[in-house]
Amino acid sequence: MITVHGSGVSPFVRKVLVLLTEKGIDFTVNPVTPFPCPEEHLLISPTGKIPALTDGDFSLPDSSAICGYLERKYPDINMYPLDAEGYGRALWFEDYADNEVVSVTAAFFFNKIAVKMMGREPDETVIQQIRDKKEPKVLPYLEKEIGNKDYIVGDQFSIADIAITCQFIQRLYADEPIDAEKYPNIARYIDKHMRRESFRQWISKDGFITVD
Ligand SMILES: N[C@@H](CCC(=O)N[C@@H](CS)C(=O)NCC(=O)O)C(=O)O
Repeated sequence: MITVHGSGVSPFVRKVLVLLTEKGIDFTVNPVTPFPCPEEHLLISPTGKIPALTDGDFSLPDSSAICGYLERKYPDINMYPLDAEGYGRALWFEDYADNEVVSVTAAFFFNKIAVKMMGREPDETVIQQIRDKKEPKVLPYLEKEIGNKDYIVGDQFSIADIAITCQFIQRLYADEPIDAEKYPNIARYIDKHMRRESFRQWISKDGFITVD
């Protein structure tokens, strides 16, 4: 049996949960949180980060490695485009979501919600800097790349759409809606994808927002 180790409130764990759900694979969740990281989690995730996956005796850390593994092992429903260009672009946007979009999405969750859980007050200066300094570096590019399309790569829902949507859900959890006047394509795209059943069930379990 496959087990995903990590709390679904993490956008990286969510990426794996949604991919597994889209592929119709049975799995269980072990809701580990990394602060502090339990000793036994380090055995399957040397960085102490979530998610990690176990599949029988096999274990693997890192959401991108896990999703690539699952695609190769369970290829019936493709979450990566089959053509070379589409595949390359999907990997690029997955990486862009995880490493750049995160700075204007999950960063709000961390600085507005997670800090409170750690007993600190949110620092409004830091939060405003994300809006003023980081957003202009990330969101205009994404807005242009999404354009008026349903999917960011080709004509198929892919790992790229999963990774991007997972990050923006984190932003909505932090009560930072996307400015639909400034970024209409991103707002429409996220609103559409977060309504997929594969997202809805995990959003509902997290309990931060309701999707009508
Ligand atoms: N590249 C990793 C990033 C995972 C990650 O940063 N997870 C966060 C939770 S959202 C974490 O475990 N942080 C704990 C830490 O940094 O020690 C992946 O895609 O799995």
